Order: sequence, then C-alpha cells, then structure tokens
Amino acid sequence: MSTSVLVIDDSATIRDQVIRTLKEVGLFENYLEARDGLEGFKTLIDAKADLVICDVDMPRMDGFKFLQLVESRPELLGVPIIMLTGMMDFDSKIRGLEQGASDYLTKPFDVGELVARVKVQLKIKSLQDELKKANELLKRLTNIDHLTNLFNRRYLAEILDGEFFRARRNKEELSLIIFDIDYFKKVNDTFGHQNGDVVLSAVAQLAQRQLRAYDSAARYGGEEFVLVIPGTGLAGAVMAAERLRQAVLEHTFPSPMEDLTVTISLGVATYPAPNVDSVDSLFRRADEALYRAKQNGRNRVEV
Ligand code: GH3
Ligand code: MG
Ligand code: MG
Ligand code: MG
Repeated sequence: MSTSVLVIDDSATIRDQVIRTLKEVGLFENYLEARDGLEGFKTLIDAKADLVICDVDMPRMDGFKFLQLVESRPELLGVPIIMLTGMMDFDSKIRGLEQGASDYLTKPFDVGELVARVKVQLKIKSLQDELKKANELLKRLTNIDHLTNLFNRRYLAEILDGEFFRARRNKEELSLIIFDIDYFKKVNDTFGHQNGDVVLSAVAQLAQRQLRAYDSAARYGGEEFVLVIPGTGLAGAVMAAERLRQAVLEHTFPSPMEDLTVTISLGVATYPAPNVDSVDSLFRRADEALYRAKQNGRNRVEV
C-alpha cells in the first residue's frame, strides 16, 4: 500500500524543508503539498493522505479552520494531523489539540524531532487500524453464524428488537418469515452430516440472495432460518416466501447430491395484526404458520 503525507504551509521554504526531511528518512512514498487550509482540505479529500502536517497561520484559510473542515468529514476520521505553530504561541497549540490535532511542532522545528513525532503518529495510526480490524472481527464472531455466514440467533434477537421498535414508532409494517428444511434428517442420513452442512449453507445463500437492503437473514436453529423484512406487509412477505420456496426447490447441489432436491416449509406473519403487538407474538404467529405448513404437506407457505 502506498503511503502519502500532505504538507500544508503558505511558505514554500517550510514545505520544502519538511518534505526534504521526510524524504531522507523514506517514511512515505508520495509527498503532497498545499498552500492554505482550503487547498489542503481539497487535496486531502482527493488523495486521502495518511498523515498531514499543517501550518496554523495561513492566508485565505488557517490551520484551525482546516481542522474544523476535517472534523466534519467522517471519512477523514483517524488521519493524524501535526500542527506547525509559531515559537511562543501556546494558545494555538492547546487550541489545535482541542480541535482534533494529534500533535504539534514548534517552528523553526528540529528535523530529528519532526521525524520522531511523525513516526509516533504513524505507530498510533497503525495500532488504531489494527484495533479497528480486531473490533470488526469480534463483531463477526459475535453476530455471525460461521457455517452459513448469516446472522446468528443472538444477533437476530437484537435486530428484531430494533426493527420492532422502529416499525411501531414509524407506524410501519414488519414481516417475519420462519422456514425449516423438510426431512432434513434424511439428507444427513443419506449423504452424511458434512454434505448436510453443504445443503444448509446453500439454502442460506439462496435466502440471502432474496434479501433487499434493509432485510436480514439469520440462522435460528439447526436447519431453521428467519428472515426479517421491514416495511413490507403480509402480501409482499408471502410473495418473497414463495419466491424463496421456488428457488430452493429448483436448486442443484454439488456432487454427490446432484439429484437431490430439498424443499422448505415457510411461515409468514406481519406486524401489526390482531394479537400481534410484540416481537414475541409476531414470532409465535410465524412459528404457528410454519407448523401448519408442515402439517399441510410441507414445501409450502402458510400465514
Ligand atoms: P421436518 O420436515 O419435520 O422438518 O423434518 P426434519 O427431518 O427436517 O426434522 P427436524 O427439522 O426436526 O430435523 C432437524 C435435523 O437437522 C436434525 C439434525 O440432525 C439436523 N441438523 C441440525 N443442525 C445441523 C447442522 O448444523 N448440520 C447438519 N448437517 N445437520 C443438522
Ligand atoms: Mg504560515
Ligand atoms: Mg426440518
Ligand atoms: Mg427443524
């Protein structure tokens, strides 16, 4: 990955000095320059520098205004900014740090100190990036079912609470589809548990493919799944369920299951409806519908 630094200063001499110093150490691959805050902000947006060194006192737009602009852009969060301040100007050092600067250097700066402070900021940045990655991984591990890549049961409960709250507040509909693979024990018995797992994740993929942006799919139990469909009434949800039923029925599995067809039974329920006024009652209603789908011959949708 190529790394770049952006140096913002109205003085060409200072810009050259900073860039020459950093080039000698070879900390970056690209060196960008700007003459004032606004030009610097535009360059930063376009080029996405990994670190910024910014003068305080500049015509047109000073370093503080630059910090404010950067603060207003979430995509620039975490880019370290080292301010260059005049020798005696304590106020602007403090103000700069308060407004989001990561560090400051006093002019005229010592080249050794410049390099050392830049290295510290790059180190902090890389630790922050690692922490962010670790957090994303943790979130995956906590919320995602590892076999199917769908949300797990724990996270489904969170999604349902959130969506139900939103639906009630906005007076919108919220639909739920619960489905279960038919005679799945037979798949395991015939092809083995491992091939059973392949079927499970293929069915999960088919369900995932049906979803729109705000829908969610979760693995609720062994071979039971739940789809949460906000902003959709019973008729729309039944159509989605029917499409999924058809897609599963028509799916071809890999060897040795080429000739296998699996079917699913689906139960659909929508909030609001008589006696459906909570997550629990919505869930119960969909589960009862699923039970009826099984009773009435499987491979079908019931409400
Ligand atoms: P029904 O049509 O009534 O649903 O019949 P069924 O055979 O599918 O019955 P049921 O839903 O009760 O059976 C669930 C089976 O799914 C039993 C269990 O061995 C299997 N199963 C549950 N979790 C997994 C899993 O992670 N992998 C595999 N391969 N099988 C699983
Ligand atoms: Mg200046
Ligand atoms: Mg089953
Ligand atoms: Mg089951």
